Amino acid sequence: MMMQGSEEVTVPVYTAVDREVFLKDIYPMRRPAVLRGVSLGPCLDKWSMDYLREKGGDREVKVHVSSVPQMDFLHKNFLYRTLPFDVFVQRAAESKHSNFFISEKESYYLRSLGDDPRREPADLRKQFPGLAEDFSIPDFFEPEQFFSCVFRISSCGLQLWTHYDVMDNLLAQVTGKKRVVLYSPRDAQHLYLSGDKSEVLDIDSPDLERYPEFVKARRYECVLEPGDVLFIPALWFHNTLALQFGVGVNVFWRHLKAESYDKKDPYGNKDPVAAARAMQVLERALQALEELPPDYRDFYARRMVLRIQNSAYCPEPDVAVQRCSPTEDCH
Ligand SMILES: O=C(O)CCC(=O)C(=O)O
Repeated sequence: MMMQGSEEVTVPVYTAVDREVFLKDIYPMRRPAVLRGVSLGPCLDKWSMDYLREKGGDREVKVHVSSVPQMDFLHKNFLYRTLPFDVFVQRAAESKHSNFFISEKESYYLRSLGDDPRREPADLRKQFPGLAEDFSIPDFFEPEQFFSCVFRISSCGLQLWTHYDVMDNLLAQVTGKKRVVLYSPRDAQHLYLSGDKSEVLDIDSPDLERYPEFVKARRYECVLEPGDVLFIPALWFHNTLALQFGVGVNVFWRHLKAESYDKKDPYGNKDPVAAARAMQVLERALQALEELPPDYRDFYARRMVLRIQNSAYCPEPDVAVQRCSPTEDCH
């Protein structure tokens, strides 16, 4: 779906990607890419709804439940509820429920968690060992860089708010189709951020009176088919829309040195320690500006912005934006 006035780019599709091709041709560009034909193991043939229910069993999972399919983290329009995994899968796969929490058409989403969710990142191999046997994690990074491996299971139509994570990410679509829209970290100033999330919830027909800058954000889009893997570099914003009931697995890994990350971050979305420190210092600088009358505050704020731009922005990387349709093979 094209939004009036905004520039749209199709995420390039690469076929026959192995570790060597990924590390040499794709990873250094720090841009999203759809990887087709990556070996993901027998999950692609096996993960029917019945098989998932049987193999996943009745282990309890905490899920998001919402009366509308657009989940909104800023206004929390959803509930967290606990269900046995097999019951959850059944409910996420059906469009009308006989047992429900809010309404018979409610939508479901699972982002699996670690055994101790406040401390431990999710790892499919620990929480769902029977199913994890069917999924091969692509060997595109060193084992010590591994951070987490997360189940992503959505009702048809489920849309997840636009956000960024601080780890590199391979989002593997195992069953069902999913649309993903991405925005570059360089477009952060057009996204109306509240922490790691964009306030612009309806990215297809945004309220441009409220969010006039949003049209300036370049929209990268792809549709993932079963077997596709999307590389989402750290800090790239993403918004997902399940076009069908779908099961995905994503793997986060560290791009920076281990000590750069917040140690108490089971989700992989806390800013690196140096960035968090810089943001705190900025808050203190803003408090200091409050001591000045408005015209002086304005002048020194502009000087600060210039200082930041001149000393911390990097030049635009010299990578041509590839334009091709999702079925076109760019590699
Ligand atoms: O696939 C989804 O539903 C969301 C994926 C996501 O947000 C992620 O991989 O970080």
